[in-house]
Amino acid sequence: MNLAKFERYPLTFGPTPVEFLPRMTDALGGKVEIWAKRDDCNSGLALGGNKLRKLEYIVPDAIASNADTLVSIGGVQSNHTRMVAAVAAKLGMKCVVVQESWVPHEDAVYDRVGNIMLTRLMGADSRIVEDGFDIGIRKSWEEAIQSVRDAGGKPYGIPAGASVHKLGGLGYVGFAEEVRAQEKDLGLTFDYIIVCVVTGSTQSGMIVGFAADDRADRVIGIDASGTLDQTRAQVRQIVDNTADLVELGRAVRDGEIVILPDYAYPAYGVPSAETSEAIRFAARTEAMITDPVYEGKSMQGMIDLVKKGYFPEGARVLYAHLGGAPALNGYAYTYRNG
Ligand code: 5PA
Repeated sequence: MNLAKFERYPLTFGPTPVEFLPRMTDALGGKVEIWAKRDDCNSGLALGGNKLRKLEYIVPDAIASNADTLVSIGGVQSNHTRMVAAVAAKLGMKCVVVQESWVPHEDAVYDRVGNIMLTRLMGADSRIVEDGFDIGIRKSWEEAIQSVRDAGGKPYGIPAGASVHKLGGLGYVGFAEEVRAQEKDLGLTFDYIIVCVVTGSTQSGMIVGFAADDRADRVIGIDASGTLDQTRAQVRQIVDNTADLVELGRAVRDGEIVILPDYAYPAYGVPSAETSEAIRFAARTEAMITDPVYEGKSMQGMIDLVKKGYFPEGARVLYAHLGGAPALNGYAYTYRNG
């Protein structure tokens, strides 16, 4: 496997911390060790998160294209569009982000706080549109790219979650390499990795990265999209493309792609009672803040899997914390009492 041949533009502090979570481990019965890898604390850019690992491999291509404007897309409380806005500000580029109405959620301040507020603060042109949830290539995004051209600018398009971008899977191949190095330093190995999946390139990169030491099927994707077939198909496509790029040297089998659909209910962006319990649980045992759209659902999934005995006794589970806490502000009413 060869990741090093790709140019990387550093946007993060470096390897993210891996930490043991003793109170969470105890509270879940003590038979399975719970650890976290803190990609939520990976950068000084606008509160960081998983998108920066992906964007580190995309920025060199954007710079080489002589673009002056990054154009991307997400929901109103998208973390991804916040990170694209951050990168544009850091590079001195302009930024247009389309914010679709992905979430059927009504909170008086939903479109004014959290991610979208930070996006606006960093100078991005944030355009709210009515279209509903869809992880694919969107007409509104293509129109935004065209609008930059029409105004005489040079756009560089980054799709939702940077996922179907040709280089979008590389960042999380790097995550797997980083975990292997950290395992060596710590003198242990992780038996399972838990990761939230929606647009797919985070888990896809991990699958390819961990396929190199034959444990891709230990990457347990927790779907938060609620559109499993589309997410799974997108993961398949990104895995194949990324495996090719880094010369994995073999095809990834379908059985090595594990995505559990059981925690995305009732809908993308809408927390169930169990999601909210998981958010409180992580906050009250480890002061680890998770959000109702993504990490709260993967946290809920991990808790449920531990309780169900999915992991054998003595297993070491690594929860990949991908960020996303700013969206909590859009749910101020839901969590008004904690
Ligand atoms: C997101 C995505 P993937 O989209 O790579 O599968 O990652 C899922 C994910 N955790 C997990 C957090 C905190 C995320 O932000 N967010 C999207 C966004 O627009 O913010 C791409 C959907």
